[in-house]
Amino acid sequence: MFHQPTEETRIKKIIMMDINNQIQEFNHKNRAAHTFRFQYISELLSQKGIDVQAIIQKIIDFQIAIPSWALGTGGTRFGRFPGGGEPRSLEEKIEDIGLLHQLNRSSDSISLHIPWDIPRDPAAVKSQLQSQGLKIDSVNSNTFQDQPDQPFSYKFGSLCHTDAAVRQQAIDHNIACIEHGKALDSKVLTVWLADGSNFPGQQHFRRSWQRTADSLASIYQAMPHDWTMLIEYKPYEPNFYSMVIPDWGSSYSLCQHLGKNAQVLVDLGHHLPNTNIEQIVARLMHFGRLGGFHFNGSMYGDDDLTTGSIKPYQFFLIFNELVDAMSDPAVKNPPLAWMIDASHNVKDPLEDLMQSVQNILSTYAKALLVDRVALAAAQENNDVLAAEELLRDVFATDTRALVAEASRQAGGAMDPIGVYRSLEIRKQLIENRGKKSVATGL
Ligand code: LRH
Ligand code: MN
Repeated sequence: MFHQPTEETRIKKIIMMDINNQIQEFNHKNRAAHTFRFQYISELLSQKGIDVQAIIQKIIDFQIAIPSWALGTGGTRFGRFPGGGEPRSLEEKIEDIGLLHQLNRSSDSISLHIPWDIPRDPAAVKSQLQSQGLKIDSVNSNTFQDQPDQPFSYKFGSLCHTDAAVRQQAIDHNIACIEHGKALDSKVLTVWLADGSNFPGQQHFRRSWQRTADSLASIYQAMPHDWTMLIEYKPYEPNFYSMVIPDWGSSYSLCQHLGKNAQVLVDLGHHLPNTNIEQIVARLMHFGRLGGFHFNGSMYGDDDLTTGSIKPYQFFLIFNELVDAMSDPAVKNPPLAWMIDASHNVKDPLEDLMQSVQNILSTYAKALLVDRVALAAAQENNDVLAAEELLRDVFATDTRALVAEASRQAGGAMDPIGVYRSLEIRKQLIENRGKKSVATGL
């Protein structure tokens, strides 16, 4: 049994994230219920000739990057409702993500946003990352806000701006982001531009595209040859008449223009209502230009809600296209960047992120269960109902015990949120950081 540490060290120990004993104790207490559920799904799948351990290994290998800008309560257009204990620095953000990774063993990397999370002491950040089994996946540039000491404003855009001096300022910022990334062994620059217009006539569509393409080319040339540029599209907000990069086609055309190290980033919330996102995903995989995802859930717009919380069947269909393409040797698409991009208002940010990771892994697991030979046969024979029912049957399969088992085998918690709550970690974070601590970001 554990010795009783002093109050201060107990809080620090929890926050310095060594909760392995509590996780193993919690798994042990819930072993019987898990064994029953896991044996049931294993039996069901083995009868279909599915190698269950191979599925579990794929789930274990599926690591999701956590956004450094989504560890606080971002707020709505109208208000912000902080829950307390928010990380006050990059170091505390890394502590929080380290905690997530200890709990679910599926969150081994961080997406950084510059300048919200400039690594002041890269060496210290690197050793902290190492000590917590984490790494930096991508650095995100930000030319959608004016910084206090900035010479030129991005009010009328950044890389597309009519004034070359403003474009150069934005290019320099992106190159500075690459330098921050290099200091932390990242190899990915993510570019999302708020550039666009609010009124007809305000912006020349062809000139603004060309200026953006030329500006991105300057950044692309500054990127080390083993880096990737992810170009994220968005149909509207903050501009509401046009965005310079509103859709996958615009991002794809820029990637074609730049070179093989430029890929399209699909943020699930960046689509007009009723967009067939799974078809876009299949198309980009077919072209070998899908770079990765910003996972989140949305009902209407860029709502940045918990992943899979609003349209779970569409989310499954997206993963079905991904697994279909990833298991087709004819598809030459580079490894994908799996990242969450969300903001939190009414849920504990860490619980919301753990819930997103659970939903992503259980949906990925479903897509791994699809009998692709039978599906192809039904599709080639135009047996519509058989094809549809094959997918619906898999979608109706409860894969949560597979995700719990994968976490257990990887040394994590079978029920990460259960452990987080039973240890009252948010209460500990509030005691240590205060009720009013505010995180940078969304
Ligand atoms: C834009 C976006 C982009 C980030 C920002 C935090 O809506 O999805 O990925 O830079 O959110
Ligand atoms: Mn995004």
